[in-house]
Amino acid sequence: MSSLHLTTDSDKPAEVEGLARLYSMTHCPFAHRIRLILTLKDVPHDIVNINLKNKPDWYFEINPKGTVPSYIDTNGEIITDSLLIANYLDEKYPEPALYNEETKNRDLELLDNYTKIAIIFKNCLYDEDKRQLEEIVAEIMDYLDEYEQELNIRQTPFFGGSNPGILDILMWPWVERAKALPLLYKQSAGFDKERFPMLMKWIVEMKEQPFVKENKSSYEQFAEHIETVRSGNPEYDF
Ligand SMILES: N[C@@H](CCC(=O)N[C@@H](CS)C(=O)NCC(=O)O)C(=O)O
Repeated sequence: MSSLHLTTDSDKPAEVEGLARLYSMTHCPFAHRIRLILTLKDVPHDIVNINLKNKPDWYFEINPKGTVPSYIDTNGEIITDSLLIANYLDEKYPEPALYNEETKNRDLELLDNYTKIAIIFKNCLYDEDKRQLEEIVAEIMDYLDEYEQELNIRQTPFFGGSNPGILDILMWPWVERAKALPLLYKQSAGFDKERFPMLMKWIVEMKEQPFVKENKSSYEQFAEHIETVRSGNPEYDF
């Protein structure tokens, strides 16, 4: 079940015996991470979407911070924060594995570094970065250099090897949303694809993955959503 985004007036949908539940928001990249993993690992679940501007009171009993994603397992255990949920799911559903022992530490380091890109992206979306788009994209490209180098060192299609792993999956939602930037700024982003041949191939390979296709998000709708957030009246359901 993927539903309209529930608001202050909405009742909490009854939990379904034997199904885990993901509390999500369609446009949220952190929740998208978990939708990808749930599909990849074929975990029976339903999805309840939350309107983040007008959250139902009962949602704070599930997650006092009021953020998405939140995951509720069939035994009632609640996990919040996308990396913690990813690790929880990987432990409970080991196949396919998200980590390779040899690269685990470096993957986690690169994931941590990726937060810098996610923060720049968020500041652009919410118009909190007053620099020209070219300057912002130049900074993002500088951060991406180490991911290009890493794929060159590993010589595998994915950071996870021959299949996507934790880093591939947790990075992906921002890649899918990147084309929203030129739409919002109404100009080309000036991204230098030739500087990132490995990453460009990686994007092509990722797009071919069935679990990525199944969870594909629309960057156009994402941009539309962001426009409404900027206007002070966020729209979640298009
Ligand atoms: N560190 C968290 C971040 C989650 C997050 O920031 N989610 C945003 C939506 S994309 C949210 O819930 N914002 C609502 C709020 O902060 O009230 C994670 O990895 O899950």
